[in-house]
Amino acid sequence: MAQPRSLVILTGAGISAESGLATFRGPGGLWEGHRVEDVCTPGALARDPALVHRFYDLRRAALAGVAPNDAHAALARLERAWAGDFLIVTQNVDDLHERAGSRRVLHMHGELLSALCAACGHRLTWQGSLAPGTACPSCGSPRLRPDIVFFGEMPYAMERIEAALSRADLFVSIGTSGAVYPAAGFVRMAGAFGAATLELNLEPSAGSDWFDACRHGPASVVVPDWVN
Ligand code: BJW
Repeated sequence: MAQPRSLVILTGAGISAESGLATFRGPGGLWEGHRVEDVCTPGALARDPALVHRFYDLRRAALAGVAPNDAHAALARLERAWAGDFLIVTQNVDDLHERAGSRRVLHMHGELLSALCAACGHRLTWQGSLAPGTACPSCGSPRLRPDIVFFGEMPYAMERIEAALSRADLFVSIGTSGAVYPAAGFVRMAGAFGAATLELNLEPSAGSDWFDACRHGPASVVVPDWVN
């Protein structure tokens, strides 16, 4: 293949695992006996807001105590050196790509350090815990919630992501199980538009067979190896 010019990288929880943030599925993937599919829904937020808020308060607290790892750093280096179009689409709600120095990052499932008003759509930076019933500083509604895309909600920036996938020469998926759509379908979309596709993950994902090539191992090893 000629030198790729347009690169789209999809990242998931596996890239942050070696920083000390838990992944969702597999061993340790349960939270207080709940599957993420049961906690992260609009219905769960309506039924038991304290439970959902506690889940995200603990995640926000955990984020304060971790740092980017060698995989995040390698992607930031790659972005600085890359001459063509470059985009990281992350399913992660942590800010480790940004802290490592990445600039072209889309958070398709939202961000831990942001709160969203369910009444007026206002967004604001949020640190610390977020109690159910907190008033929106813009409209006064008590419906401020974590700025997170729950199951059944539309992921953010889909038009920009699909446009980038349609132009990509190379699509690389890092640290994701391929269990959650629409992100799990990006490899086939990029491939159908003509991109070469590469998986970098600890183990074969649910969609491994759809990639042209796979390299399996810890992200802190396989990502710098690929970048260098
Ligand atoms: C390492 C490692 C190391 C470990 N090094 N690797 C089609 C078919 C069936 C269902 C659907 C479908 N389309 C849509 C759906 C419904 C649903 C869905 O996908 N359900 C599935 C359970 C089947 N999807 C949705 O509802 C989405 N919305 C939607 O589809 O809207 C409609 C629409 C959209 C677009 C077009 C048209 C219509 C919304 C999904 C929201 C996901 N939300 C969550 C929680 C919020 C964020 C948060 O709290 O953090 O997002 S769920 C959770 O899963 C989180 C993650 O971003 C997401 C993906 O998980 P990820 O990152 O892959 O983590 P793991 O734990 O699963 O995997 C980690 C991987 O890393 C593993 O493979 C390990 O081996 C590896 N690893 N250590 C490298 N050191």
